[in-house]
Amino acid sequence: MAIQNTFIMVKPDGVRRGLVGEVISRFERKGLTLEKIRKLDIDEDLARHHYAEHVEKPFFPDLLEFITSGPVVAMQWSGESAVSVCRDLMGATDPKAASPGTIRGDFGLEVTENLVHGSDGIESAERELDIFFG
Ligand code: DAT
Ligand code: MG
Repeated sequence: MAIQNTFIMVKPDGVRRGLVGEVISRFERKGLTLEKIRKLDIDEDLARHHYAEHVEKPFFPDLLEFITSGPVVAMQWSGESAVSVCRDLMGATDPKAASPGTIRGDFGLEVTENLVHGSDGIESAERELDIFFG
């Protein structure tokens, strides 16, 4: 497996709760490399673009309200198998089901407010990195 780049984002709940450093620290301690970072507000157009696969889902209105509710911290991380390694460090989508020791498992309880986003594959990583850093 080769070096990969992936897109990671601390969502508004993570920023509000002062967990940006905690998230960065976990990826750094794993051995991944922080390549790019920016803080920004996501507006409705950007949310619909980034979450295009979810726009028709019943939970999208809640997701839209949440992801536009405050600043996020967007990042590019690199490393061996970075896409799946980051997903494993994040834990399951629903924090109630996420294993202790993962970011979502240690810090979350609500599926909407699940602290972090991470690309789910190499193609989505390329797409998302282009949206936020292209
Ligand atoms: P992930 O963020 O683990 O890749 P996803 O891409 O399926 O999960 O969904 C994107 C976000 O949408 C997820 O982080 C939280 C929200 N979400 C997903 N499924 C949901 C559901 N059943 N109810 C409410 N929110 C949901
Ligand atoms: Mg996803």
